[in-house]
Amino acid sequence: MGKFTLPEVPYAYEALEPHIDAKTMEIHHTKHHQAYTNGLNDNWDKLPTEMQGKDLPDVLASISTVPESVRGAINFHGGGYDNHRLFWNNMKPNGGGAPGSSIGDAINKAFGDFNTFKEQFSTKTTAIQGSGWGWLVLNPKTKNLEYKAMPNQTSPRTEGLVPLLGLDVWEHAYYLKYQNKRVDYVGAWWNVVNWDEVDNRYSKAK
Ligand code: MN3
Repeated sequence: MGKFTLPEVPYAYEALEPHIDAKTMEIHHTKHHQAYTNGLNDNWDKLPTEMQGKDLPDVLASISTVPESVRGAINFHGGGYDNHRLFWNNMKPNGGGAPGSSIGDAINKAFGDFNTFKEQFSTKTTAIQGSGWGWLVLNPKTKNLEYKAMPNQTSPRTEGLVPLLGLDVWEHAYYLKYQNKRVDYVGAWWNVVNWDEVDNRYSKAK
């Protein structure tokens, strides 16, 4: 067995119904996230020994130092592994609403108000071409929150950003229920956002 194991989803597959259906959750977790886990294990062994002792987020944050022969695979599978464990935890049953506490204040500061943020996040994430993720991130250089769209499984960490809230818009995340209507999936997803978790990540990172 490799270093990485499939992280658990902290609620039942049906718990996010009707916004995200149980079958999509099950396949997404047991097939897709498992595949990134397997790919990461296969490629982690090819890293220089001292790099294998590092935490995955640190390796992603210094992706340019990963040997070229394995960089693309670590970027893809490592990003996929990390992105999905963040994703399961930044959702919960009966989530949503507008955030309070420090993350709410930071969103207001960066975007004006929550509805403006939500609209920008939704519009830009819906418009991602092909497969990718929409993210709310902390930029450690400016201490401000930003929106960032990332292609495929590339982590915001690879650009020095701290991921706080992620939305997977690969078709595998929504096609069974929403087919081509990504905009409807994005709209429904706001009902399951776990703001306590996002606030927790923000508090640790700022
Ligand atoms: Mn996915």
